[in-house]
Amino acid sequence: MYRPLNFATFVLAATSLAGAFPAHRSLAGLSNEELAVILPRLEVAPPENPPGPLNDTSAKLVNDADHPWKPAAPNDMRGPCPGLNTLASHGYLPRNGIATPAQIINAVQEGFNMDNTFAKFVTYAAFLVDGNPITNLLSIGGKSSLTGEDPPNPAIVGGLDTHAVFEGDTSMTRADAFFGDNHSFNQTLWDEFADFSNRFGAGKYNMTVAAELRFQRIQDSIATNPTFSFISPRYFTAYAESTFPIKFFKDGRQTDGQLDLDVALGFFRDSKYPDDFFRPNGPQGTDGIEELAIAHPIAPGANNGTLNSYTPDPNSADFTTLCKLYTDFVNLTIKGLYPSPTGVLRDALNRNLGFFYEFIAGPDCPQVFPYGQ
Ligand code: HEM
Ligand SMILES: *[C@@H]1O[C@H](CO)[C@@H](O)[C@H](O)[C@H]1NC(C)=O
Ligand SMILES: *[C@@H]1O[C@H](CO)[C@@H](O)[C@H](O)[C@H]1NC(C)=O
Ligand SMILES: *[C@@H]1O[C@H](CO)[C@@H](O)[C@H](O)[C@H]1NC(C)=O
Ligand SMILES: *[C@@H]1O[C@H](CO)[C@@H](O)[C@H](O)[C@H]1NC(C)=O
Ligand SMILES: *[C@@H]1O[C@H](CO)[C@@H](O)[C@H](O)[C@H]1NC(C)=O
Ligand SMILES: CC(=O)N[C@H]1CO[C@H](CO)[C@@H](O)[C@@H]1O
Repeated sequence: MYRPLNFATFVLAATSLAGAFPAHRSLAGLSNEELAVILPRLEVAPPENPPGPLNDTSAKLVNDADHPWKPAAPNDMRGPCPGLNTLASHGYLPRNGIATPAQIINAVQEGFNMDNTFAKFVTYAAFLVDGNPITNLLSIGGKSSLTGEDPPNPAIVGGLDTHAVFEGDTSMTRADAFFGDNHSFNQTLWDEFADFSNRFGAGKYNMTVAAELRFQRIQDSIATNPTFSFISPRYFTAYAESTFPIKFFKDGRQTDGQLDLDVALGFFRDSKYPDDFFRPNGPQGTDGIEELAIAHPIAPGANNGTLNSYTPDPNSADFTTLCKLYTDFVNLTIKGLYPSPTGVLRDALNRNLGFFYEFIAGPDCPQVFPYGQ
């Protein structure tokens, strides 16, 4: 029987969106035509208010009987963040690796004592670029069973694995996307992490090691990745993440700032707390980030398509223009991914943009409204 090919059917067939559109799959970058087809098929879950701070922020046992480690099942999502991977593998997050922003904030607070405003900033940044504002779900990566599909099936590779909006180059234990796999633990890079900890930290990872390794990883990318990009927001997250192992992976009863390598490896490779692990004592925020940048100053920039061609980019925010980190992320990155949202999508984006703003809110950095108020 002849059936006219309507526009919606055409879009679905033509864009590999045919069949089920997974509820966690990001809507970022889809055209209005695609959104018009997909949105009616999704169950709307309105944004929840973000959780407040913990009442009790003391160090305490978090690898407890209620949160046993279990290996990821083949369809569970895992990605580039060893913190979120660990929370999922211990059941602080849904073990399938698909979570709401509120679940992520609760988990990073409960499981790692991440500071409330910082947790909101990071979570809503990631959610706005890599999550689904309609279903209120974010995937922490792709399926743990890599299928090697080429081109990658976005139902399998997605969420936080998405390159260049949050995930980026010059990670400590994950390779640059240029080399193919941007999110799995990489043994070669781990060996460099261990080598630097031996050379600069007498066998431990500490802030001295963090500064040297951060600089070395940038040099590695300049020399080996022609597409290397080190502009905002990656410029900031790379320095921030270099401080995370010391803040979050060190046992909360320890006060010396020296992280054991076998403990670090358990988090980075196995998404696993050590036995008897206590979370940090007191909320952990942004301390130490600039200290790493100052140790080896380097301006935001990029290679120009060839190796060893690092060129500073004066348009990128840096540590002297923190409000620009926020305004560019909203006005350029998010607006670029969602140029003209309407209806329930616009409302959801606006709510989440409001939560994202809370971290930086103040008279020196007024809120920006790319979609009106
Ligand atoms: C609050 C929500 C969080 C989100 C959305 C998030 C997301 C991410 C993403 C997307 C990356 C990859 C960046 C890249 O290397 O390209 C990353 C890296 C990282 N995250 Fe998280 N993260 C969060 C919280 C945490 C917490 C609580 C910890 C520690 C317990 C943590 C530890 C790390 C570390 C150490 C890296 C660097 C990995 C490396 O360079 O090898 N993150 N995170
Ligand atoms: C913190 O304490 C307040 C007031 O006692 C209570 O309403 C709230 O539920 C507590 N929050 C958590 C996360 O336990
Ligand atoms: C691991 O990282 C190195 C250095 O970036 C890269 O050359 C290599 O291809 C990566 N290995 C895998 C299996 O991705
Ligand atoms: C890191 O460890 C090395 C070797 O023990 C030590 O010289 C250095 O002061 C430590 N740095 C910090 C910040 O603890
Ligand atoms: C890239 O930078 C290199 C080294 O700075 C320079 O020689 C080359 O002309 C540049 N290429 C382009 C396409 O801009
Ligand atoms: C951001 O975009 C809004 C509207 O699109 C505009 O009014 C505002 O001036 C922009 N702000 C900055 C700092 O670019
Ligand atoms: C943009 C990009 O290179 N993303 C890659 C991240 O890693 C997955 C899994 O290896 C690749 O399929 C993606 O292409």
